This record gives sequence, structure tokens and C-alpha cells, in this order.
Amino acid sequence: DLVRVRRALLSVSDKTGLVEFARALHDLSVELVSTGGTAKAIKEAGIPVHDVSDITGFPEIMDGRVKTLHPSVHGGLLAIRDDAEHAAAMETHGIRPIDLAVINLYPFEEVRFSGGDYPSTVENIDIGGPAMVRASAKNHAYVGIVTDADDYAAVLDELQANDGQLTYAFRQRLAAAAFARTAAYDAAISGWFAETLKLETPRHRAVAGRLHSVMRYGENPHQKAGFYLSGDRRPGVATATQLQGKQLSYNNINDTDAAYELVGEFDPARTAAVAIIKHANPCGVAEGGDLREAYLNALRCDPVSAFGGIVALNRTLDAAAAEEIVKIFTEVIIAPDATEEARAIVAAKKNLRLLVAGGLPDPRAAGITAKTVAGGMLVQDRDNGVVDDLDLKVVTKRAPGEKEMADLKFAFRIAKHVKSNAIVYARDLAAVGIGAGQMSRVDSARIAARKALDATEAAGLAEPLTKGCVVASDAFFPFADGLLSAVEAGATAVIQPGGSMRDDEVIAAADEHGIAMVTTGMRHFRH
Ligand code: 93A
Repeated sequence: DLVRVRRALLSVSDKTGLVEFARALHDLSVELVSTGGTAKAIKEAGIPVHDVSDITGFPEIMDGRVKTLHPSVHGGLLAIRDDAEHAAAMETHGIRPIDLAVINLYPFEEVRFSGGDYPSTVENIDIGGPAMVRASAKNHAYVGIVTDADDYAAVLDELQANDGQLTYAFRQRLAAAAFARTAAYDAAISGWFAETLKLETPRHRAVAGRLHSVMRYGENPHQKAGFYLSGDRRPGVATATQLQGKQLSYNNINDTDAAYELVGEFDPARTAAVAIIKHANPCGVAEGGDLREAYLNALRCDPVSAFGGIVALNRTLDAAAAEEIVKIFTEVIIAPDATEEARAIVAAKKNLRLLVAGGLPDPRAAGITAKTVAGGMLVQDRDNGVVDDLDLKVVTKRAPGEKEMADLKFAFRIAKHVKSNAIVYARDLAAVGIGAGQMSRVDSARIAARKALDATEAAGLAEPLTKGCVVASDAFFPFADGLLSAVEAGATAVIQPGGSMRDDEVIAAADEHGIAMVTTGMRHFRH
């Protein structure tokens, strides 16, 4: 199952490491064939190489759109070497086998993300490259396919260890990586079309990611894990720059994403906001004042859970906020940017990761979310509903006051980012108790109330934090019990989607207790 590499075809846009690799192949007596720019670079280094047009007997035409799309190339890659008919066809048409293909594609992703215009983005859709990659990978029984400059060293090691030959197992692994590459490449192209043409539907956007990094492990140490880029360039954990700290773990990435998506709900031009996340759920959120004040108010909600948490801020991290955040063990900080002073303060904590994202996620942006199920994948639009855009209706006799209304909207923004069933108690633009992920809404309400009492105790307050608070629910109350538990805790106003068969019963219970209730008409399940 060993293949002797006698002839290699090199055609690369990213010329990193090319000359060294070509020289090493030449030293191993490999004959080199190459396309225009690649051949030029190899020749300039004084290494002998044939132009692909000498092999095809055809010039590269149409600005290079057609250079390797020729039977002499594809026959050389696809031929089954020990099939008599294939061998006869090669003989008749003067096709010689190609044993190694070294190809990286036109930089479509880079051009797209560097804001290339429509025609230049389209021009960077590689056709001949993927055709050769796929042909070589299909024929891995006879051909090695290298699609990443990072693999050059491993290929040389393998050739040196096996006297100029590649093993079957090695070629198989190269083929698997090659198809992963072409799949991610085509997904990036479909993502660009979907975005540009505003066709964000599962029909128009393929879901496949380009590997960003391999993590030490997944959700648990016995699970392997990788981080893939979807091709979306919304500001967030995937595109942020990590300024310091250890590599992010799988759970860190998941939690940092939850934190930053939540804090993106708060327009930085309107208010400062901070969210603290544990296990993908917020354990503290606050807006108003400066970042330091917002952080301290967020921290008050659940200081116990905040230990080892992820902190997201909607404005440039400043020194005052940084000084408070580093006082307790924090895993990750993410913000649009950080001042030099703040960076220096964080730098004192070697392991603490600091990420700057350049911008904030736009809560209204279109996009997709995906989740695997056994044997399949569920894909849906991102939940981009924002409470400010909804038709809020007062359904009770009493309407909320101005302050209550501000707290209601604040609480509903958060409920959108809490795993269902979600109940959020808020007061003075700070969460005071969050109930997440319970199977019954009334349990979430009870937990939120209990957490608020814990927070009251921790803060040494005489009056419970729930006194005069508001409550948000991500979905309607199926019965009055959930509402009554909130009333018992001290809530004076409620925001919820409405639409239950028993709405009347729930509204009557609210009226009976002088509660103001607002319906949003939009549900925010999150599982
Ligand atoms: O324009 S193409 O779609 N048509 C082709 O026939 C073709 N052959 C190779 N793109 C093609 N390539 C790509 O050219 C390769 O994938 C590689 O990215 C690039 C290398 O071109 P050069 O050697 O001229 O720099």
C-alpha cells in the first residue's frame, strides 16, 4: 500500500513554505509540475519545474480561469494505476501519473472578509483547485493530496521515513482533510451568497465550518473537541483577539459566546452593561452608571456563582472595572476593547483570558444557529427579536410606571438569554434573581426568588431585593401559580409573551394583587 512519489503537481495561492517544500521534494528526486505563479516562485529559487501548460499542451487561458482543467492533469490524478483500461487510456493519450498534489485554494475567505467587492469576491471562487483536490482525494489509493502548508513537514517526514513513499493510512488522512477543506470552502461561498443576497435560510446557507483550533478536550475530559468557524463574521468569540491567558476551553468558548451575545442586547451609546455567565446562563446582569458600577451591581445578584465566571462588557474595559473584576477568580473577560491601563491590570492575572472583539454583536443581525441531534442537525434563524421592537400591551388594570417599565424591558432582554424555563427578577436595572433551565416554570420562579433572598443575605440588606422588583418570563405562564409565586416574592410588575389558554386566569390573578402586566407577543425559548 505504499505509493512512490515520482511526480508532484503544485498549485498554491498561499506560497508559505512553498520553496523549501519544493526543494525538499526535488532533493527526493520528485519531478515537479506547477501552475503560473507557483512555477515562477519555484523557478526563481533555482529549482527545476515544468509548467502545467507544457503537460496539457494548452496555454493557461481566460485570466487563469482555465489552467489545470484538462484531461492530462485530471487523468494523471484519477487513473487507477493497475487497471488495464485506465493504463491503456494513459498510454493512448500520453497521460502520465501524478502521485502527489499540493494545492491550496484561491483566498476566497480572506477576500470576502477584507471587504472585497462583488466581482473580486466572485473571481476568487476557485474552480480548478477544488476539482484537483477532490480528484486526488478520491483517488487516494494512488495519490497524496496536501491542502495545508502546515502539513508540509509531516509529508516530508513520511517520505523520508519510507524511502520516498507515502503509506495508505497517511494518504487516507490527507484525503479526509482535503474533503473537509473543500466542504468548508463551499460553505464559505454559500454563506457569502446568503449574507449578500439576504437569503439566510437553511436552503441557501450550507453549514460546514473551517477548523479554527483543536481544544485539549470537549465538555468533559474524555471528549475530543474542535472549534470551527462558520464563516459568519459577526463580532464575537470566534473573531475576537485573545490578548492574554491560557487557551480557551470548549466550555469557555460556549460561555463566552453566551455572555457576549447577552451583553450585545445593551446599546453602548445608551448605557453601560455587564453580564456574568456560568454554564451558559447569566448569574448577574446590570446596566447603568459606568462599567464598574454595572459590574458591582451584576455581581450582587449571585456572588457565589460568579466565582470562576465569564464577564462580558458592552463598552471598552476601563481600569476601574478591571480592578473590580480581578478581585475574584474569573475565567474570561470579553469586551469590544480594553484601555492600556485595564490591560495592565488584567496582565497581573496570568491565566485570566482577555478577549477584545472589536465590536459588539448586533442583537438584530440575521444569522443561523445549529445543533446536532442523533443522525442530523437542526438549523434555525438566530433569535434576533428585541424587546424595543415589540408591540408591548398592558393587559392589567394597572399599567406599569416608568421605572417599572424600564426594569421590565431590562428583565425581558435577559430572559431571552436564559435557558428555558427562564424567570428573571430585576430591580433598578439589575438582575436580582434568575431561575434557569427548570422543567416547570413555577420551579424556575421559586428558584429565582430563593436566589434573590440569598443575594439579599450576602449583601447584608434588611429589605429583600425582590421587594418592588419586576419579573420576566421567557414564555407564557400556563397557570397562575408561577405568577403567584412571583407576587409572593414581592414583584409588582410582570412581562411575558402572553398567549396561554389561561391568559384570563393569569391576568385576573395579577389584577387581584394589583400587579401590572405587559405582554410582548414574542417568546424566547432557549434550550
Ligand atoms: O481559476 S481556477 O478556478 N482554474 C484552474 O484551472 C485552476 N488551476 C489551479 N483556479 C485554478 N487553480 C488555482 O490557482 C489553485 O487552486 C491555486 O490556488 C492557484 C495557483 O495559481 P498560481 O500558481 O498561478 O499562483
